[in-house]
Amino acid sequence: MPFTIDSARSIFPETLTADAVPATIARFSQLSAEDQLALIWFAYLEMGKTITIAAPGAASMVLAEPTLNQIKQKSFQEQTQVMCDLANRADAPISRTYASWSANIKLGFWYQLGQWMEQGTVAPIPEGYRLSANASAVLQAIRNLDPGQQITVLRNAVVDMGFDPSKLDSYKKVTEPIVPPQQMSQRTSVAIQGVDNQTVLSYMNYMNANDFDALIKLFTDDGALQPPFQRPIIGKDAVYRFFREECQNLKLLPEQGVSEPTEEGYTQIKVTGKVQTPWFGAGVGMNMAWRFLLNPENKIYFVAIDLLASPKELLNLAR
Ligand code: 45D
Repeated sequence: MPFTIDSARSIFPETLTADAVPATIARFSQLSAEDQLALIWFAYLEMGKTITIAAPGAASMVLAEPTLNQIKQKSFQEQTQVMCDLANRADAPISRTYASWSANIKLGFWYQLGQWMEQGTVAPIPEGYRLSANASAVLQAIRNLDPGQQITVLRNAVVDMGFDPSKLDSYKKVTEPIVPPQQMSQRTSVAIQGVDNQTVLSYMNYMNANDFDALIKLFTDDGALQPPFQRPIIGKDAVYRFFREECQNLKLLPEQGVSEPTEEGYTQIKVTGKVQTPWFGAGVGMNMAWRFLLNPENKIYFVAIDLLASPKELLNLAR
């Protein structure tokens, strides 16, 4: 075999990803818990003026509800402690529960807390709270990002909170219920300028239809998928689990691409375009690239999904 997962990761090396996102997260995680909470609060208020977050589905809120009710019953001081524990990744009961949740449940939990903080039923950020100089600089760095990068920073900040799941002996991951795949009559199909590969087109169409059973069949048994700023998820079973846990109701809007044969019958294909998350809908279009490596049977051996550095990168199809 001409490729390993590791060597596949560097196809289309000219692709410029949004390095500002992990750089900002790294600076953010150095701040005190109080500064982190206040900073996200300010960022969230500012972003809320231009983009709106959609309320999470009732079904996923049910899973966070017992914990949210527990928090609601606490004093302001205890509520602040819970939030600081989450930011500090402290070993505390709610931080442990939080660690077992999928990304969307974590986001839904904070969405609800944010609403309650706004209403004053959960401890707000103290009026007149002054960010440290470092925190102010990080907030400024977030302001300078494009909206797709801003929401990615927020998401990563939320996902990183809570007790470290790798330190839990055993736990059952709590994830949203699976939505049924879209009916055939409801489905749409994408067109990609410069790419007519059926596997790539089907990848986009199945993902848009939440048809993960059909989608996973496009992969080789040892295939891998690399989400933005993450290590590859390797093997059909793990990729399938990831689809069901993290990929419901995404909207992939690929625009253009290039396809070229590479070693021993393999094909490499780069596609660029937009992706919308159900949290922000059409309000935020993230500039993305997909870098596919297909085997001679036209199955996906590797695909990397990248958040791009700038809209200009949408036109960069160099290999
Ligand atoms: O701490 O092809 C308060 C894959 C203050 C799959 C707060 C994909 C205190 C394959 C404001 C209350 C998935 C990889 C906090 C494609 C405090 C594939 C609350 C890509 C935290 C295309 C903050 C998908 C709140 C992509 C409520 C790229 C924050 C998906 C909420 C990207 C933030 C999705 C939210 C993104 C962020 C979603 C809702 C970036 C959501 C971001």
